[in-house]
Amino acid sequence: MTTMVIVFLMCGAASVACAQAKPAPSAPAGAATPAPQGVASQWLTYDPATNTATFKLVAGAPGAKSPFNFDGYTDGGAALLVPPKTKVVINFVNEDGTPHSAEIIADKDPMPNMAGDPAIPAAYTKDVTQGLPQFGKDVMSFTAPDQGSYRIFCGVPGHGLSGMWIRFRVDPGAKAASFGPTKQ
Ligand SMILES: [Cu+2]
Repeated sequence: MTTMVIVFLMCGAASVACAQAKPAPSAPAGAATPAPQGVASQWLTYDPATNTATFKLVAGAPGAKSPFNFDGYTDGGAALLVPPKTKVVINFVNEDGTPHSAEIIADKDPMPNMAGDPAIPAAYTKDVTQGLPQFGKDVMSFTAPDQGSYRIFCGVPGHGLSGMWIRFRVDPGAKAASFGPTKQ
């Protein structure tokens, strides 16, 4: 209650700041979700017992604004987040008619034009520069480092620069892997 009183007092002076100071609405009673024991979605499964994240990475997923997408996202519009030392298994498939690949690179600009050395050992598909043909598949398996921000980008020349990349983060505070959009 003390906090509420202070908020009200501050509100009189600066209503704009107040709007941001208001606590978020609490969830309805009974809506609280238990702590996740694991994660399972269309794209990602996470097993906390083995700290293993299995991620489906679709190049050229249908229905996106551009065929140069991963799982429907472009330009860093989604992020795969994992705890430290996660065993990451990325099942890559190209559903587009244009050849595509995937590689984990550093999260920094300028975006390279094409694939080079991966930022994490073994974190790249075969044919990383020429791309895999339509319905081509490969599996990237690697162990995440302790922390860091990376990008998953297509290594075919020009594709990353055209927006074909999403984010990959290793978060020391994460208790489970997650995947979702990065923009509101
Ligand atoms: Cu591509």
